[in-house]
Amino acid sequence: MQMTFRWYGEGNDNISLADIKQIPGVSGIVWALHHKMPGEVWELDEIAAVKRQLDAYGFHMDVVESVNVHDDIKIGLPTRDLYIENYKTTIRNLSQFGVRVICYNFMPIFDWTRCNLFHPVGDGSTALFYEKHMIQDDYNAMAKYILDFTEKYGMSFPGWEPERMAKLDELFKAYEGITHEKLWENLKYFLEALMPTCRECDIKMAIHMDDPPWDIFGLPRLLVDEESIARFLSMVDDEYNCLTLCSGSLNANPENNVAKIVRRFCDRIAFAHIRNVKHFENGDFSEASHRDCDGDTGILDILKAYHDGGYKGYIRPDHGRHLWNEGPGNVRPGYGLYDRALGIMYMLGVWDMLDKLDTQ
Ligand code: CS2
Ligand code: MN
Repeated sequence: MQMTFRWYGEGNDNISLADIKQIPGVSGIVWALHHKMPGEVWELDEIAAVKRQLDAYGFHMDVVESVNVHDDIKIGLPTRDLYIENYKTTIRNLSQFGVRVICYNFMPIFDWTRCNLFHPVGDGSTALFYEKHMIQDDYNAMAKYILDFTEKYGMSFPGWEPERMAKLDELFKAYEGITHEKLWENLKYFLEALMPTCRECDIKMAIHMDDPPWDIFGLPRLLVDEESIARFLSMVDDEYNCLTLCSGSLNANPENNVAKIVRRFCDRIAFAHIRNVKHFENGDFSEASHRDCDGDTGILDILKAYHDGGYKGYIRPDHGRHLWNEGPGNVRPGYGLYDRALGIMYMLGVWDMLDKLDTQ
């Protein structure tokens, strides 16, 4: 496996590349052009500017997270073909800089959804928290919480573009009638259109799991469990149609045995997100440190499953807690420096030991 670290870009992330360079074992930066709206072409000069920044520290730029998919593609409007053409142009442009994997998601309207971004974990640190009863009917309240936060601290979250969020009611109307089956169809149409370009450019499309893995606010979600992943992979059975297997997203539903899922689909996982989740009896969950016993996701079993599968793909710590004075205003929720760095050391410790045991 190849260890990576997500970075939001110069002027958009408090963490510097110089800081990341000091974390052992990180070979590449997971990056994106965060100012781009879904559907826009990523231009060569914009990509080149990021490449220069990463080159200065010897980081590769093999993994992009994310090139977001325009709502018209998800809804299946006639305009989708134009946005698909733009997506192909972006793939071709990325391939000129050696990009190998594009992470994306196919969730209607919202990316990850939480109702408390700085919930106390109990040891003085804070983490993202999901309160089940708050995410049932009123999407406006949840969206307002997130958008008030981003506005107050002058940040924008990927997938939560203020321009799109300002038209939430319109967006919900546009998705009316989009059933699970319709959304599957639209996903298939999108991927089948992209596969020849992916092959030509040797770039894998790696879909992120839905977070949380169930329908919210009446919107369908597809990538939610082992069965739906199997359906996804056989629907477009192509080596360039791959997964971003996000352990924490899947295990938000405790029924999902992530290690088992890794074992079954290892050869189609292009990108591994390692995140640990702690469950409460009422269905709420909190994110936790990467240490196995701090959550319920089975981090040790998952790492062992990747190791046994001879996993050669990219991996990164996903969300971490906020530590040591990281808090609102100085950290991107879930994306602080310290806990993700600790997570990397934990993962590398486990991995190195598994390697060593193999040679004994
Ligand atoms: C990420 C996702 O922060 C996160 O939870 O793993 O937001 C991910 O980047 C997107 O869903 C992929 O498009
Ligand atoms: Mn993830």
